[in-house]
Amino acid sequence: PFQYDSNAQCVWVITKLVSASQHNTDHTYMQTQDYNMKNKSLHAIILVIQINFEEFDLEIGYDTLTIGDGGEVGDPKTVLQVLTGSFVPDLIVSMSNQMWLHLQTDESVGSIGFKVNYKEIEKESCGDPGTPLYGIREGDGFSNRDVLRFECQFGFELIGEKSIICQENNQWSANIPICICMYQIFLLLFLERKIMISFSLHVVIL
Ligand SMILES: [Ca+2]
Repeated sequence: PFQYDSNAQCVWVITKLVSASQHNTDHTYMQTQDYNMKNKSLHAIILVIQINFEEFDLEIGYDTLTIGDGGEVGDPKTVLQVLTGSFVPDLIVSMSNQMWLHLQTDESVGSIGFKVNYKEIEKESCGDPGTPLYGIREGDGFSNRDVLRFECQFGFELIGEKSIICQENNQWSANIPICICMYQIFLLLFLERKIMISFSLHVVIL
């Protein structure tokens, strides 16, 4: 990432091409199976695109990154997410073998922009969102309608959703939660108070 330009319109389209070997497998399958099976096999090998952000920061409310499914850049019907500011989903998954990204910035104030990783995953999947640090995850399916449940290790408080579901549009219903150490919070509050006490003592001594 580097400071992005003002008044910019940048477009990226990620496309997963069906490889030759997959094509051959399909062909053999088609000769031996009935029409319905053929259809299934064709669908089964189609991969979708999963992206996750390593870094993300855009001027909140003014600069946006719109992400959509397919190759029709800007088509409102295909929009998956409109992102701004610094809060982003854990993962965004396309529904087809293509995904488009459109960065639009206004006339002033820039930021660092974003850095994205992408990979191909099986279709009808939301991708692996990971496990929270100091957390425990129940469930290991990432397909449509699969549910993941989360708990935190002893002494940690869960902030966010206790369970998330992989929706039909290949997006998780929420980000995975975070686990915060309660001891740290108390310690911080305690230290803050101690500083205040010593400060008032200092004043008294003066
Ligand atoms: Ca701006």
